[in-house]
Amino acid sequence: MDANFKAVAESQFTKYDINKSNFIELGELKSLMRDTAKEIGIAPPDDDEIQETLKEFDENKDKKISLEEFWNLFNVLYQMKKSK
Ligand SMILES: [Ca+2]
Repeated sequence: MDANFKAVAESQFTKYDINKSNFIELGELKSLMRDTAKEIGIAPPDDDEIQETLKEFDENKDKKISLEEFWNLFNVLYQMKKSK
């Protein structure tokens, strides 16, 4: 993983962890995904898609995204942004 990617991912994680719980919860994931969609210029994800994304990346099934789980999620978003 390159250092720049790591730094950007960490800063995004901190930015969207609005309540400073050290996890990205559903509501926070919603903000992150909607902002990303806007940035890329695609239709914003609906609530079902956001729930699905949470399920997909929530490896330990605690219904929130830890920083370790966030790497994979952010990588997907990062690739989407890069391909735009
Ligand atoms: Ca989790």
